Amino acid sequence: VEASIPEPQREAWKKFQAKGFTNKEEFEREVVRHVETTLARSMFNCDETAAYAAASLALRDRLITQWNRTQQRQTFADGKRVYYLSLEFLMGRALDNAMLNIGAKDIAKDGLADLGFRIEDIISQEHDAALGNGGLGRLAACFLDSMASLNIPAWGYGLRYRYGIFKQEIVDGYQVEVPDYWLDFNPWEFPRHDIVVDIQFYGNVRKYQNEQGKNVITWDGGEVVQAVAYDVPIPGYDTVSTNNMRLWSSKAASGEFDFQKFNSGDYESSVADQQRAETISAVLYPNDNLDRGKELRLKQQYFWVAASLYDIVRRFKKSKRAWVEFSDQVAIQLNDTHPTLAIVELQRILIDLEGLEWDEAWSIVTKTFGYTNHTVLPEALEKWSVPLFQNLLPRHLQIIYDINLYFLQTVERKFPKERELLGRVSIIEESQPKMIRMAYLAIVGSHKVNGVAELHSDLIKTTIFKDFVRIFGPDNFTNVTNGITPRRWLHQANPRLSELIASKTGGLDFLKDLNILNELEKFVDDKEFKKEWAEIKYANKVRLAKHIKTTTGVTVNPSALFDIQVKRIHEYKRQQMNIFGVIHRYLTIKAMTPEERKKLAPRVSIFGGKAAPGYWMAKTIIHLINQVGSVVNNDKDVGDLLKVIFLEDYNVSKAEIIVPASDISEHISTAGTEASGTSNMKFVLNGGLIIGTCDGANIEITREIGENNIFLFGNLAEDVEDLRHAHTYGAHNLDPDLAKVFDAIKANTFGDAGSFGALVSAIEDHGDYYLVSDDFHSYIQTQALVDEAYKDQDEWVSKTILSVSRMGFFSSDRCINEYAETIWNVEPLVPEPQERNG
Ligand code: GFP
Ligand code: GFP
Repeated sequence: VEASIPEPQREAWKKFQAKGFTNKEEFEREVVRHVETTLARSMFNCDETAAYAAASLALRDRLITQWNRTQQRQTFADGKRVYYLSLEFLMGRALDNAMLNIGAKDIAKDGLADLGFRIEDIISQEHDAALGNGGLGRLAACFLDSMASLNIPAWGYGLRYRYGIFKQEIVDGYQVEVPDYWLDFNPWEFPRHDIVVDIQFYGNVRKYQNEQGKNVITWDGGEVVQAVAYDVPIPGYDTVSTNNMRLWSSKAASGEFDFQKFNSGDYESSVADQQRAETISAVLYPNDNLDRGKELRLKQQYFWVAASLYDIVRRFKKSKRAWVEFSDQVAIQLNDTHPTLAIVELQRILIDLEGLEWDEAWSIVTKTFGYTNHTVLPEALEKWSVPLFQNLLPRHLQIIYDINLYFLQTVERKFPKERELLGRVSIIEESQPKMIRMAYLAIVGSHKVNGVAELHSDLIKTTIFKDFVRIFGPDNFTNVTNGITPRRWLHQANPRLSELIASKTGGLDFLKDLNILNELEKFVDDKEFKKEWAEIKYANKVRLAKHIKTTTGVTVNPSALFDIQVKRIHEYKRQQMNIFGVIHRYLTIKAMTPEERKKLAPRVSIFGGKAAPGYWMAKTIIHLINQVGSVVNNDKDVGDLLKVIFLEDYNVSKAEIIVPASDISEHISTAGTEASGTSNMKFVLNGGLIIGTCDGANIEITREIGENNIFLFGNLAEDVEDLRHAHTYGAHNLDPDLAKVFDAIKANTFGDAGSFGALVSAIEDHGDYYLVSDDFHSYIQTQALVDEAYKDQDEWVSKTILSVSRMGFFSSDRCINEYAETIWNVEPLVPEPQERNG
């Protein structure tokens, strides 16, 4: 049905087009209107939650106006769009970000003050949108911010989980998981009840010849579930471009409600189908870097991918172009292997539904997709069992077999003498049961594969994917080092630092061109500037100290060295090494003379992060940290010299308080295991130094900021394999300092040693896979260098200024520009000046 308003009536529409507020009075009017009409409250019952709701709705109205125009502009321009498919978007809070990006924060601040509210209190009412586990999901969120800010026509496609990552509570030192129901009130999403896609599961495939004698393949029967679109506007910084994040929610297909059963009194089972359908988008899987192969997870993946592709194909077909032009109009990026089924689904649409020949279709598919790999950890590489897959997606399995057959034929032609190669690169693993290797499928179906930092991109080419480099040639593999958005991670999280930088670099342009930070280098010896710089760091530490006090009850001294490690808890990230180091420090302090103690810089060791609910070892690490904390923090003899804090429920909005407060932060993964890391970039950008291994983006950070400004230690990636081999077949000598730490643990210094037995024996008896013992000495020595360096505050501040000034490279804008040029081949679509002026 034609939904467009006819030309003669459009004048009336134009006259009454929504604008949203443009000044303080209009903002206040909009807030009051939303309080009184949308929320049905008044000045007599408007609490902070209601004020948050109304302020957000006022902001949203403005965003939606921009969003509509942006989408119309993109539709008219009819150029190429990027679709970023990610099962995780770790967005955090939206209100502050929206105000800052559209330049309305001052208006909102003054307007809210007029109405009786402090803007900080209103901002803190918002519940984080925590639809992600960690780095991968937060990267997707930074990318959305950059794509909008760079005016790149781009959509994010994801799932609208009813429950995001669980909320973490610490009870008696143990992690307890509590569901995170975040949708009570979410003013940032628009339900699109008119955009509904039927998604099919199970069923049967039939092959037959139709009346014209053509082979036809159909997939029928099974179960149908509906995907409903929810749109979230993504405002760019200092531009009216507002992109879209479309999240799919599942519900039972209409008519599925079983009236037969209902009428016969079996109410419960009549709603069972409905519940089954809604389960698909109910919960985010809380595992990072671990594949568990659960059917519901595969259902989530297909549900989301099929709905997104339906939408993308529908949009393409509106332009009435020939199919060969598809990849000129559409670039799809696969964030990890989670959306790999999109490759199969597009091939299915083209051959089964649109009647294209296999080769023609396949060439369109491979030109459309790009695949980003985020890990080389074997336990994280996705595989699906063939029987499970066969049952859920029978037609897709056939297509995968065909993709594999044609692929292996080309390999055979190219390397006829290498029989073993075929088995190695086959998309189907000949195991019991057979497994589908999703990463291989992603590589075969994409025109570009990228890693997320230089070392990682080299490693995938020389280890897990090396056969594919020979087959497809090195040009199909590239690197795009990760980045972070300076809008949230500097301007929003650290407003005073941002202001100081602006005052020295001629305004806020550095938020759009982060290389402008270079100009700070000339202030490295400017006394006044350094004083202000140091004051800001101190104020940020005071802010965190307050947060620590209110959440844990522990008083920490803001003048102490704040040493922070916040990220998912995982053995490869080695929080265990950190806490062993803390124990070593504690034992050392206990043995010190009063004179020696005077020379030591007091330290606060701060940890935060969630453990996957089924990851016992990670949970044990959390327990140990809390036990050490309760001993150390109550040891009067040690006092301020050492405090150990575990911050509960680490998330994006807490990171915004934590990151600006670090003196040193820890990025200490076993070399070759952390693909990039992105919090390392955030900490340095906020004037903290880092202690780290030669891993992931630490290496490029070192190159940019200079070796003198980072504390590197530990074995190199190239030596890891030999060391592991030696552990298995040679003598494994425990580091003597670590042995002392273990003795203290075994002596029940931190409670029942039995609780920590697994942690200790992983190193003592089970091969020390993550090389904690091998790196411990160099870790401890390097921590001593940190202590020394911190004593010279003047020099320390200089190091942080130099570092910040050299961080321009790590903007996600640089990163998105690289994707746009080298993978997507897409151009920005800059709004006309008149649109910019409202
Ligand atoms: C349609 C319209 C656009 C409108 C968007 C918003 O686009 O003008 O802005 O919907 O949903 F054509 P497609 O989703 O069909 O591309
Ligand atoms: C993964 C990798 C990180 C990398 C991010 C983003 O993070 O090294 O920085 O992806 O590319 F492990 P997690 O999702 O595992 O935190």
